[in-house]
Amino acid sequence: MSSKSVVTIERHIIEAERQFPEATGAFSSILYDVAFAAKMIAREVRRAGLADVLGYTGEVNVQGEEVKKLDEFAHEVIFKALDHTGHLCGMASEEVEDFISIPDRFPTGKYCVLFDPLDGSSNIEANVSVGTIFSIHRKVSDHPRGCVEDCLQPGYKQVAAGYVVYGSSTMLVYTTGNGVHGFTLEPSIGEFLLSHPNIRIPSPGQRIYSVNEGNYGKWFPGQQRLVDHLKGQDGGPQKPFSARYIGSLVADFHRNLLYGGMFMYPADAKSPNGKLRLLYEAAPLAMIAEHAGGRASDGTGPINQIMPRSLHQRTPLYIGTTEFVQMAEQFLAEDRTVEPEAVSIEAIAAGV
Ligand code: P6P
Repeated sequence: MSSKSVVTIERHIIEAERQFPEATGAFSSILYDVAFAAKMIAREVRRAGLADVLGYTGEVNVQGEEVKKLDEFAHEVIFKALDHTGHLCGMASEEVEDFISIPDRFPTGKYCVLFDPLDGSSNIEANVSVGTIFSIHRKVSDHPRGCVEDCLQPGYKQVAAGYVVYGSSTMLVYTTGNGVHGFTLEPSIGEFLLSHPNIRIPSPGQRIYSVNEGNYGKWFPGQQRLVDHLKGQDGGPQKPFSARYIGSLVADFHRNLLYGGMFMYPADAKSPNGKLRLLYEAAPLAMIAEHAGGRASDGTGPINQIMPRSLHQRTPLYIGTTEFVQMAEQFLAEDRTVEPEAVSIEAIAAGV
């Protein structure tokens, strides 16, 4: 029997809270509740193929996508784990168009939680890893019970962020700004146990790039040149990177966090802000990446400096090993410094 003490996520949270004498325990309670919801979701995801949970509800979510039953289930589980606690002033979810107020029958508190309940859900039927992503902010509005302003905060103001990856094992990874810590669910006892303390993105780490190259034809020139460079196809001296793309953000990011590498979801001609959501996808993962020694950018600057305008706004995302993200920013900067084509005098005269 190992002499190493078994650290549950509950113990880890309590020990972290003790460092803040003024802590009321509200914040710790929210993290417990998210961990509880993750266990409930993990159980259903594991049984998805058996429990006939799959299949379309026929409804459409705010993203215009058909909603799978597990999406709805995951949203409901997280909402019900948090709505009655008296610690929140509201929530935002990928599955709900508007700000989610705390039901009048419950008291409110000083935090708000934003979440993507089941990211990558289109992969579920292929048994590919999916994930939950969450972001926690402090209440900032004057509204007595909270309002959308409490959710529309830049990523650098997050008090905590994390994700759950439902893969070969179920892992919960979170940060409160004091290191990034990973917990693996031990199903036989139903506890998340500390398995990856103080995660740091290896530097330089593995030379892996992760992007959907099917969009190559839609990318702006800088993005095309970047990927050509990563593939060693631009005549440069460097050894080509390896390509890995699961098509499930949490799984692709988790790999980069542990091995190094860079995940990209660029802007393109069809989607000028990319596909991924700022508040409950990019910003929480950016907090994790930064506290693990990595970087997260929209291609021009830090994700967590972006001032949000709306709950579901999209952003391009470059995240992972700092040196690789900085390389991406350099290539993309060339698109912004390309001189406009010279216009001939004749064209000006002709009012072209
Ligand atoms: P594409 C899954 O639908 C998701 O939202 C992310 O999890 C994933 O990174 C991305 O979309 C994949 O998008 O366009 O490459 O299929």
